[in-house]
Amino acid sequence: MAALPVDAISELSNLHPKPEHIHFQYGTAGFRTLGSTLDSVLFRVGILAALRSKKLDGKVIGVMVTASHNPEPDNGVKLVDPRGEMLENSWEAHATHVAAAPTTAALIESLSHLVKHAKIDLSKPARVVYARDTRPSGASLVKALEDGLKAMGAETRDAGVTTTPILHYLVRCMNTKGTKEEYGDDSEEGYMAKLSGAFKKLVTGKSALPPLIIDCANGVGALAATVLASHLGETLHIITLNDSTTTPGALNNACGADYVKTTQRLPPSLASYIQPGQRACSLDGDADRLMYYYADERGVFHMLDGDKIAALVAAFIVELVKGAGLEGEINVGVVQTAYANGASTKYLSERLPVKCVPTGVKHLHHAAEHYDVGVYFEANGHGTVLFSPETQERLSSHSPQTPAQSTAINHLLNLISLINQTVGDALSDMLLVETVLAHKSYTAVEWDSLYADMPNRLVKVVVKDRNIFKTEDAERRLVSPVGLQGKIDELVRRYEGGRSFVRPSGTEDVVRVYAEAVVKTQADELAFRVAGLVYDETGGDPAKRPKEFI
Ligand code: 16G
Ligand code: MG
Repeated sequence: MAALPVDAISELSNLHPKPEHIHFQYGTAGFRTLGSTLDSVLFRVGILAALRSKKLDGKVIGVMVTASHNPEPDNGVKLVDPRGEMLENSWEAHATHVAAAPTTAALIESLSHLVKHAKIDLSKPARVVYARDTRPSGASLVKALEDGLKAMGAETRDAGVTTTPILHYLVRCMNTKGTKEEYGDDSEEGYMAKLSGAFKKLVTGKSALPPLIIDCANGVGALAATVLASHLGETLHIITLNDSTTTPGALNNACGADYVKTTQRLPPSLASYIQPGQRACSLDGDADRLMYYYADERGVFHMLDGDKIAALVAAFIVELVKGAGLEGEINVGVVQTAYANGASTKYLSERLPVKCVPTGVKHLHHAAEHYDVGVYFEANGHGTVLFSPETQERLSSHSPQTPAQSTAINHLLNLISLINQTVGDALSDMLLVETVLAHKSYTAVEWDSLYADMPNRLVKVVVKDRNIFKTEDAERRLVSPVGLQGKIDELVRRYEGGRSFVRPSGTEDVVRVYAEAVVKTQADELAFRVAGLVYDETGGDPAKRPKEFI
């Protein structure tokens, strides 16, 4: 049995020492923190990726270097499993353990333990594909990653500067090449051709929509959106804004999907371009989240978030399934989190099954796999649609009884090509939305009127130790600290249409409070009152108690 290449690892590990006093943790979004501190982490992730590949018999593993919607000095890295999905849960702990080893000797020990514990056959090949976003720290972090891969003798492919969803796509393509599950050509060109080809077929015969503005967050999405626009040509007129990928500090600054969602505002840079009623959308820094919006005649901003996208898309797919004569045979379901607007949950539940799961893509993705067609979206704009292998098979082999059924089936088959099923993908989701708008002849205003959002408020509370907050029922209820949920319930009862929940953030050292009520001022008040309860309960300094916590 082959052994760990201890000499090569040691030699290269000494070039990438772990900084003292930093605790790295593989969280919901991989490792993510200040880019300047991540060198040792990247080196070790290279080794981990190779080991994960060996563990899976040489299947290609992906590594993406990005910090998504975070500001430019941050960076991060995450591993992608062979079907293009998130890293398996149990390996998150392995990754944290390996990243924590204080010295080269401790690293070797941690790796040896992993090899033994996970029963990794080191004689298997290791194959890894990696990419990065446009952050300035990306290039040197990739060098550290390459050292880790080199130490393990992995076979590698550098996918360069590209979006997170394209990297996920490449992983799936490379692993399915030549099989009956072949996902597409394993190149960025293949991705563009697949998406744009499917889109063109889907909108054939429909009237062209007015131009769409894309806010690219000054990130890697700008590069991909530009290529996509040239593939789409006349079919969709795209105007790309915020595409300054080399201007220092511009990335995600007062633009991008997260800015729009959290501030509930138009990026100021779009103000002079957008016409009343014109739809626009924002990507985040690695182009896996999407927010649509428009400003009305009075200049009032209206957000079309992940919930609105889910409502639009799920209703459309249900209609196509009916049109295909497959109602009752193919079940469409939706997956959301507690952050989904109550009005969206109501709208969707009246039409199809809806499941609520804890925050984080991996939870949504896995729950969506239980449906024949699973539509999942987080309110923040991350989501996709999964078609089970049986459903894909059934659609390809179904014999339609009428021309109308045949058309509906073709649309569904083209949607399967249009949608990036590996992970949420802003550009693919954008084409999906545009497809539905073209089919329904909806303007942004009409889409928005599917349901009216409940007013809501999200508040952060800085606490001494967020780990004491434990939740149940898909994060909708607190079990710890004991007694706090009862107090929240009592408050919520006093507000018409009130709903509120508290959960520890998985990405920041804070506790998040969400509240909804029929009237906006009441939603704000409820959120601040619950935040006050959380603050007091956890022994926050009364002198520093934020004054809005009523
Ligand atoms: C990460 C998650 C996202 C989630 C967010 C919640 C992935 C790839 N991303 O960005 O799904 O909504 O964290 O952040 O899983 P929070 O725990 O800080 O509220
Ligand atoms: Mg992102």
